[in-house]
Amino acid sequence: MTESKWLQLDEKAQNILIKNDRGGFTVPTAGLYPNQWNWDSAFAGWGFSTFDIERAWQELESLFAGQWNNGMVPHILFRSNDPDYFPGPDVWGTEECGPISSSGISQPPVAATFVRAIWEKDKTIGNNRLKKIFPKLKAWHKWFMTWRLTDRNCIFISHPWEAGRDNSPDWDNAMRAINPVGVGEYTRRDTSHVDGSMRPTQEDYDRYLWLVQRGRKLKWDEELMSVNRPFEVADPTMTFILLRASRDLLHMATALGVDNDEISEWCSKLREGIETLRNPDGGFFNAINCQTGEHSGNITSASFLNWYAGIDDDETLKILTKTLEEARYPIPSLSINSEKFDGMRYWRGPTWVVLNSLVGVGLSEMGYIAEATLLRKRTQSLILEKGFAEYFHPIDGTPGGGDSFTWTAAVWLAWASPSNGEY
Ligand code: 9WN
Repeated sequence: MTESKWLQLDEKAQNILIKNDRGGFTVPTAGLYPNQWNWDSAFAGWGFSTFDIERAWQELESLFAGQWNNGMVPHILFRSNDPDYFPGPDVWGTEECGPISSSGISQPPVAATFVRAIWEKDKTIGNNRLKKIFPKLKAWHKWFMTWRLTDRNCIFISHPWEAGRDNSPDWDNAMRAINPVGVGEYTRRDTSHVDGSMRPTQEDYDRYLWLVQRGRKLKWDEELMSVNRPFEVADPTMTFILLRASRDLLHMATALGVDNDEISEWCSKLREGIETLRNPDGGFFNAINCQTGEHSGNITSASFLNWYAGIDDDETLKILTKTLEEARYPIPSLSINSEKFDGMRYWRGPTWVVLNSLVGVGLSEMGYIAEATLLRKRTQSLILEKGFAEYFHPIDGTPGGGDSFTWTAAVWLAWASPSNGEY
């Protein structure tokens, strides 16, 4: 790629972030997602940090402005009651729970890692901001360790939206066990923005809503919700990401000179829990239905997050090498050899550059420069050829979902763009 080409893409990506800025926070994309999403915002902060540090801090700070008293940071902050998105605040019913109208579940905690990256870019601006946000990050991690830790020390999700990989086949068994009785009539909005064949099915949506209705009935009280959970799946996305983010939190605690014993303990526990996620037959990391103990058996992009969490693994390296040989584009959200593979349907096959950036960061940090470079170069060509889409078909690169997407632009700026230099 020539320098002028990539500089053009840098500018385009910056403009996407600016266009999706709604005044101190960004929306993932206009229309389809008109609110502030948790991990999208953290990625946006990472992207902003390449050209506007002040704005990067604002993004993270605006996300934590929605933190609940119990430490949870919601997966959506409803900054406006936009009828374009369903389910909106009236369905979630969280009025009593937090300072800003929100959903009642969380999302993968990438924030501490991006806070560290933003702080390290300019510590003179960052030191004071870090001091203020640090206790909030810690309270959120504590919430995960209190309410989402399995007895085998990995992190489970209580709703498919919590993992950020909504219709991943990782939850198929647990979802099938739910009978969404009494869910009632509702109108989806997502399928008026993008083709239904790219979205979760109606059966998925009935269950998503049924779980929301349960939370609402229990007033989103974690203690009450933990009794006879209808959906509980141990998840590699959450476990690897929380471990990684807790290691970054530990680093920042040390730099701030505050007590770090508790964070250190979280890291050891999660480190121990990772092995539980290993599929006994295939050797790769996968999800587990906590109710039945059943492993999902799926190789997803989350299966390769071990390096990001600081864990080397020969078994996974072999599978990664094969995966990279098989497809022309970056790692798909589900192995193209899986019988459940569906190349355009959201988290059942498409390539998401966000997950790939995390895998790439981990690989390079652990010395797998060739693999990390390959992932990065493939992401560059994908974006160059197909634009800043929400996700892409992993075999032919067809762009899917929303376009001018915040986190795709952010990943370009902070990781994929050649402006970041070579590994
Ligand atoms: C539900 C915003 C979000 C991402 C998720 C992605 C998708 C929402 C939806 O969009 O989920 O949270 O309505 O489909 O799966 O990872 O944060 O981009």
